[in-house]
Amino acid sequence: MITFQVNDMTCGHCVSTVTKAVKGLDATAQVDIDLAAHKVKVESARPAGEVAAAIREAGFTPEPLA
Ligand SMILES: [Cu+2]
Repeated sequence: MITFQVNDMTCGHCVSTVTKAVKGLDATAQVDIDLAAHKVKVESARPAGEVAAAIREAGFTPEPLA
């Protein structure tokens, strides 16, 4: 499980954009987003750096949380 803080994710449209970006990298990824907390949890076999890059390419700023 990888968790990112994504503070520039502000509405349902952002949630769907981030979800699509991660699923575009890994179609089997589980994406769980808490919009109010601006947290994105990802269960994926892909490395955290690749998941972060996909979110960044979609226009957001992911900060990895431990
Ligand atoms: Cu939005």
